[in-house]
Amino acid sequence: MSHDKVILVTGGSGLVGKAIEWVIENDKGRFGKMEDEKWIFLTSKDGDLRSTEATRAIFDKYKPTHVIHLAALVGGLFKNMKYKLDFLRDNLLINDNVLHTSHEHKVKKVVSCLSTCIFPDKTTYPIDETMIHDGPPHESNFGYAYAKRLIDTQNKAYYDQFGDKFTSVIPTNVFGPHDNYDLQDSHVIPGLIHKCYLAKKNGTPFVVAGSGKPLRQFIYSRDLAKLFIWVLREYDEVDPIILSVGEKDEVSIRDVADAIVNAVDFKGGYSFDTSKADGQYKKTASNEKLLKYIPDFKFTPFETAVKESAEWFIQNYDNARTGKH
Ligand code: NAP
Ligand code: GFB
Repeated sequence: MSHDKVILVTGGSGLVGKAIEWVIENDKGRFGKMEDEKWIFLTSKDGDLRSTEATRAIFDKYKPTHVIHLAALVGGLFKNMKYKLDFLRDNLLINDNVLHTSHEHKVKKVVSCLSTCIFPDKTTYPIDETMIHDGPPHESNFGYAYAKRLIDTQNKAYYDQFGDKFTSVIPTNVFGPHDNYDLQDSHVIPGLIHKCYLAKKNGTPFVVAGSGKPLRQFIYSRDLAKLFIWVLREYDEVDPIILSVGEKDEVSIRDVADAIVNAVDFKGGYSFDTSKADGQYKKTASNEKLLKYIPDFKFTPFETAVKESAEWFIQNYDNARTGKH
């Protein structure tokens, strides 16, 4: 059966890609798969998107009409601090190849993925979409941040010169099933779920990095996935849109550790290693623009989402990305 829309998801095997695939296959409501849609979820085995030749070969093979561009070098605070040049160069190469090959293939719409960590570090709160380029990002992740900011600039240039409808979304910290649980490179929630699981299993101390004071807004990957699908189908601006829970749902890293202790049913206490960096104190973002479009969107409660994520990790420990295999 021919499909009007061939939707290519770069980075389809990652945390966010797997969540979109899960929603497309399981959602019986407005976010599930539509008759006229064919979805293709890429992994890096389909081709290294840092290579223009490999990117063109993928587009020649699948001939997408729409692209959700997720592929990127991604990591938590400590990985970002170690590999700033890799985060800058790899993401610049991947983004330029995907956007320009989409232009060459006359792709009708591209939705790329930024992150709230790209906003200026010294700013007023809450952060909104108009502030992306208003000053330097936080020192800890400037490589990643500038590469991601340039996507917004590229989108505006493609629209200005060719009328291409390339847009972007700006999620806050994401977590959920299929995350990266590597103890050094991961983000805080998968990192602490893995650490707490090992502490329970081996009777070893559960140590949280930093002071526990920083504040973060977290969005569950399956909620973000629904919003990505809505953006692909219905959002008609080139300007980016923040995809996040509200400001009142901001939690501290200590709250995160408490939620994980409950989710893993860990009876031991935990301590803080204040020799480790806290990174940015906060990056409080407004989701007002999103709620203007979808006022009734239901976010999964934080504790429920952490519980489901921890259960997925424990049930899939042998195949999960733990950095061991
Ligand atoms: P992830 O789990 O690390 O997945 C990254 C994906 O990109 C994987 O499918 C990976 O393929 C693919 N990839 C990486 N390098 C590639 C290359 N050179 N060529 C081809 N494919 C490549 O990342 P994620 O957390 O799902 O992130 C998805 C998007 O959300 C990214 O753009 C990220 O910047 C953004 N984001 C993430 C967060 C967060 O908290 N996780 C927050 C805000 C924004 P393999 O599986 O084959 O390696
Ligand atoms: O999630 P995370 O690595 O990223 O760290 P950022 C969040 C906070 O959790 C920091 C603390 O204050 C860490 O000190 N933390 C405590 C831990 N224990 C741990 C642990 O075991 N692992 C980790 N990773 N953190 C990233 C950006 O910033 O946000 C990325 O560097 C990306 O580029 C991502 O945008 C979404 O929220 O600090």
